[in-house]
Amino acid sequence: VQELSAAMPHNPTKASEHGFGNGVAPRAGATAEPASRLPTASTLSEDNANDKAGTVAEEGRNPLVDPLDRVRVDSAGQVLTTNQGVRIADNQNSLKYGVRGPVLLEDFILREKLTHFDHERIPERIVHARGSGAHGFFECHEPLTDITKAAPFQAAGKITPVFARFSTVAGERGSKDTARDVRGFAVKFYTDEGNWDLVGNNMPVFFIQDAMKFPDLVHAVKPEPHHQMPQAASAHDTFWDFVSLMPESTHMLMWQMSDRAIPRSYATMQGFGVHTFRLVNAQGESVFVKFHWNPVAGTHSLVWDEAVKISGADPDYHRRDLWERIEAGAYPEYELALQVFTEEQAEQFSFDILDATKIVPEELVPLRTVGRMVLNRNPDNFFAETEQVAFCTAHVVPGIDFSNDPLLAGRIHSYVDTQITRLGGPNFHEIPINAPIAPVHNNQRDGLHRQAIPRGRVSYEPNSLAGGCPFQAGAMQQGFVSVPARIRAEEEQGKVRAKPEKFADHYTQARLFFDSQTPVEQDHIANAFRFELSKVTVPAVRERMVAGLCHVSEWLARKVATGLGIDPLPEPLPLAMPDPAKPEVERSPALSLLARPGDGSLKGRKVALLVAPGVHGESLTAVQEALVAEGAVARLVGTRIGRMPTVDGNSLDADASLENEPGFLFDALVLPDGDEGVAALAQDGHTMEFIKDQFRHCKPILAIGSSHRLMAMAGLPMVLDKSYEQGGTGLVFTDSGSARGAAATFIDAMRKHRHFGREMDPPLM
Ligand code: HDE
Repeated sequence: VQELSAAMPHNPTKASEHGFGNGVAPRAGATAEPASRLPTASTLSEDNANDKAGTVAEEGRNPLVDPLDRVRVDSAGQVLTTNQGVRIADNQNSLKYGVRGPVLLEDFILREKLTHFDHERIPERIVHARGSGAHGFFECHEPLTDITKAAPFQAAGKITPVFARFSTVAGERGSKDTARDVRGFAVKFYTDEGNWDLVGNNMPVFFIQDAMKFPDLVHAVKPEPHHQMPQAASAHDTFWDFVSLMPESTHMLMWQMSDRAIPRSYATMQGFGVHTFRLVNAQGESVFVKFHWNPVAGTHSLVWDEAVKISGADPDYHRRDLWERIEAGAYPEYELALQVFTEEQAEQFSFDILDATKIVPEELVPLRTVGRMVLNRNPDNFFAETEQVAFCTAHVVPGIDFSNDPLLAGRIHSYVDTQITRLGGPNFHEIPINAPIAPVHNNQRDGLHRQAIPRGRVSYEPNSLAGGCPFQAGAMQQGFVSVPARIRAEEEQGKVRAKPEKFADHYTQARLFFDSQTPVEQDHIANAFRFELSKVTVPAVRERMVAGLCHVSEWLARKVATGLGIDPLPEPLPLAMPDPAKPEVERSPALSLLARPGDGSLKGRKVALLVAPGVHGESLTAVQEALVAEGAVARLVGTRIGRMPTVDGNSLDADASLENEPGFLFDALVLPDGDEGVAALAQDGHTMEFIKDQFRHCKPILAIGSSHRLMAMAGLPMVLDKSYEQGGTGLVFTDSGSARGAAATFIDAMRKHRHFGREMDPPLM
């Protein structure tokens, strides 16, 4: 048994587990945030924020690792104890009066164990219950001192530790990852001047304009109250009833019905702060800002048929993907880009920047990339970190301030309020994952689960008994000072329950979004509306929704109506604003998912190489090596798992089977050469499903040697025909001898992700 030492962290080996010293050095000149992040000490210690240890965050290293050692528990080599530290001699049997006698009430070991277990669950988040998180860092590219005094943006190369959590919105904690839904994209920056939470989504607009409607929206989308169905789905009556009565939702519905609602990975989706915020510089001058996260791997999504199938085979698809990418060193990375504009510019816009159902088109205010976030460390414990992390829009730091967006105002209240119930009291800021690096000193006292032990008898301000401490920071000491924003004289109306005029333009930007999509994306949007509305049982709701779509695109409305058997097209809904201002931008190519293909990297992408006894091993191994060299995860998927002899006298070890890892879980497929192996694969019905799904979902396929026969057997004989154009289709055929060269063509096809030229309805087979 290892001796417990007060000086030793609970988990002395943890640091090396996470690649200390193996990382890639950051840009020259990088400086570091303070390494010290002791949750309880931050409340107590006078100077831990000044403990700016000169450590540098590297890609393989995370600045939060060392400080959290204080609370990390590793039981290797340790004896089992109760929560009071009493060693347990028997963890199998309760204490009884004789082996066949009654269990004794005095069994404090049993009772402690059961009592703790009984209280293991905390309330799940009312929205965004299903999520996955990761640690990482933000690195600033250039000082932004001209526009903000916010700590993360003060120097090029400055590193700020972060924790990010991605989530679906509607589903419960145990629901599937690939539901059609908005994704949360929340980032906690542990800055040296306090925590800043950028609590965003993967879509830049929202369903509603005023927080007053949020409970209605959520009640409408959640499972219906009488029978608690459907789980993690918006395709039901109450959701569409509500949104069809709320034309302000239309723009968001366009995003939600687009493929953005079924991302391929958390690493391949954008994030947005949604609201307009303010940046404030040291002189107190402020500008408006919109925050964007752009994934370095590009924006990539699933297709609907695939998302539905994945939700059955692997409900943890996105959670697993995030975890595995990080474990493999294929760290998800996102650029932070800002759209900065002045109050005067905002007054000229055709839309209102306080309206969360509107974007600021990139063509109007270009993006300025100011830094990057790298997620390089998985949590040690899901509950302690991902579940207990408490994001809050009210968590801002000097240099960042709010706009008057009425949706944001409600959020500033709502998040703290919800944590008090969810995390059991007002001291949730002391939970290690929530504790700031910056020291905490105030006169707030007591409450459930208080960790800090404040010393002295003074808990009020002003005081003289403690020398006036803690004392107010003046603006010169980076005290938070709100921007003294004024209401313009002509807008002064006294207290009203009303909306600004331009909020009533519900369709111009919905149109902008739809018109900016490629034809493939437009088709997918139409299909998604058709699918969702086909699940609505009340005809009047379906018709009302189609009547709203008429204002977005007649083509769209007609296509959806046809799919629902609605004929003739209903009269368009009455307009709240018949003559809205002419928009500055009518097309914004940046709104297409395909506009951000990313760096073309194969890192973290999954390829299935099918194997069976008697396949040609050398050619398959050559392709596997080429894929692995690109950072792809190239798995041998067999008719069963385990070793398989190859024709060339070797063997291959399949770590997955056609049954346990179906085709739609992979980004691309390689079919092996070897008559005997091909025949064995042909005997297994899963092979055909595998190939069909890969083909339908427009993913690259490489067929080596005689395996092209499998394509024909799967119902795709036409692709073997010389007249079938193979260049742009993502299908590559080769013989074994040329497999290594063909792998390069296949890898190029993978860089394009999908080959939508192959997509047709009805499908080719
Ligand atoms: Fe949230 N939202 N929200 N939301 N939201 C919550 O806070 C709320 C909104 C978002 O990973 C809750 O801690 C109101 C917009 C994310 O832990 C709750 C309104 C955007 C997360 C809450 C909104 C978001 C939440 C539930 C309208 C995108 C998950 C649990 C006024 C910009 C954070 C919790 C995480 C979570 C309230 C609208 C994003 C109840 C009242 C708009 C990413 O406080």
